[in-house]
Amino acid sequence: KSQRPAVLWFTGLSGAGKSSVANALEQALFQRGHHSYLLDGDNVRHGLNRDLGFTDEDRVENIRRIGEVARLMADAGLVVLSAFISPFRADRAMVRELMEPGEFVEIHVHASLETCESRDPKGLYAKARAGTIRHFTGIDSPYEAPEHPEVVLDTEKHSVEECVDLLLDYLRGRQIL
Ligand code: GGZ
Repeated sequence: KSQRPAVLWFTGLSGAGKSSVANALEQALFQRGHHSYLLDGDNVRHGLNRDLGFTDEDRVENIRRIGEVARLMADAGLVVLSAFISPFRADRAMVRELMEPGEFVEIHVHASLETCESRDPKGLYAKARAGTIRHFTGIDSPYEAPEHPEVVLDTEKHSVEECVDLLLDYLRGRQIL
């Protein structure tokens, strides 16, 4: 199935739904015969970036390396999905600059901190509040929301399936799919 290379850059708080939406979109793309690859904590932070933690410095390097890998994969013609908090605007702008014009799609996966904290699927917010985990995004480390993302997904209002449909429509509209 024909496609244009693209980098779908999901950004948002822990618990906002980045991984859920990105995984479901990847499945939908596969079912439609598109070639995509999902970069996420499971395949990057445990491998290429296993030397990095969560200080500001390490997050900057985390995103820089992921951006370079996404660049290579886009060069190979893939639709790349990236699902990391990527909390800093400057780093997301730097990754955008690595790509061809129109290739980078910034997707803000949004839910309020209150909502993310109440979901707390791994109990990490509770640990951050207790001070057991330090530098936790939204608690004692900043999250800089995108100012002009290509897409905003409000996961308080929309299901994962609705978000996937919205993205598929968007990607068709942009003639990526
Ligand atoms: C934020 C942390 C932290 C701290 C561990 N702050 O919800 P999760 O568990 O599965 O996803 C979070 C993930 C964030 O890693 P990223 O590579 O996406 O972050 S960044 O883009 O900022 O480099 C969370 C877990 O790792 N986690 N400690 N202190 N999230």
